[in-house]
Amino acid sequence: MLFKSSTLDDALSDILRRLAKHGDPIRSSKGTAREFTGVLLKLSDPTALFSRTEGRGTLFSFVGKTLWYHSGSDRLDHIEYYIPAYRSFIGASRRAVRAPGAYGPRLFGGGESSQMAQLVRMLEHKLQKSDTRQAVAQIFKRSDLIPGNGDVPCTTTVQFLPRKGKLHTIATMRSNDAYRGFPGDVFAFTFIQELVARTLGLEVGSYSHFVGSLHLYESDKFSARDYLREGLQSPMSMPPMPKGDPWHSVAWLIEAEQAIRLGGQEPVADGIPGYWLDLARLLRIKVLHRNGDMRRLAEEKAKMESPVYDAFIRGRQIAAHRRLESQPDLPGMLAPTGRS
Ligand code: 5HM
Repeated sequence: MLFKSSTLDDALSDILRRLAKHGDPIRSSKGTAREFTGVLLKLSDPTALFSRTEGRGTLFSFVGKTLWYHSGSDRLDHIEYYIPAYRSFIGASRRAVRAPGAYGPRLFGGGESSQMAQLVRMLEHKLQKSDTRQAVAQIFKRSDLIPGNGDVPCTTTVQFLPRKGKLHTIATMRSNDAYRGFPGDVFAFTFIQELVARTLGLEVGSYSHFVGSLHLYESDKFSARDYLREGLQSPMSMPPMPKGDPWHSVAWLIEAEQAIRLGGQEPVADGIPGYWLDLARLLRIKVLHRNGDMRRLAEEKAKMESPVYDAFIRGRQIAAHRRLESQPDLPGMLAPTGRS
């Protein structure tokens, strides 16, 4: 089955609608669902990642999960900060510290010797010589077949195809939850696509997402229906990642993320382009939103270089105001300074 679309949002609407109507019923370990098997989604504009998807307030978790991967960490406390239900979702015990199926150690663990660093070096080596078909990062591994492990990576491989000045990317997933997993997975892999493209000095090409089992859980049926009822909005593209080698900025952002999440000293931002500063600002806004610190949230919003995130931040401001109005005595809530 083929879904072709220019944006993630259009693809998501189409997929959810068709799954709810025509999906085959299955009984999985995580509940009953409707499923299509062997689905290929092709996105011609992999940077058009927002519109209604941001309306669900998922941008923090998209960015947080993507940076969790890039940090090379498998710690549960790190990802639970962005996705509180992560532990129960993978069936880990209350005392568990690590997620055995985490992508971070498999892709980015080991610094210079990580699989992604090796893959980028290989692409740099091959770029001028041939149209390589060998640039594959592997996430699923043989030990994932051992029964009893609840956290089995859903992504098997990510392949990069440099062709005629563009970098095409193919992510292959054995299993993908269309409502809860798919948008964040596309976000994470198109982010990696853009990083690798910038490193090689290539344009971002097409993004293909192949899924063995694409499914919609019965328990999400009504939420998916409400989401579809919101109607189409105009798509928004992520701002383009700045040209040039991005890895110094990525390392800076990973350090900044940790400081923001744990409340430590943030690294000096000298020479870091606005694109990366904005991502750190979003993470600060998450903290300010949680603390109800509306004044500093508005200040941080005013510093944002790209207008792309405006609607999302406004949504968080409104949500915080509503929370404040319904619970005026909530500790940590500061007086709002207006609904910008
Ligand atoms: O039974 P299974 O291991 O496939 O259950 C994992 C569930 O998490 C599935 O619904 C799968 O589609 C979803 N999932 C996802 O959509 C999980 C991961 C984690 O690897 C992911 N996307 N990245």
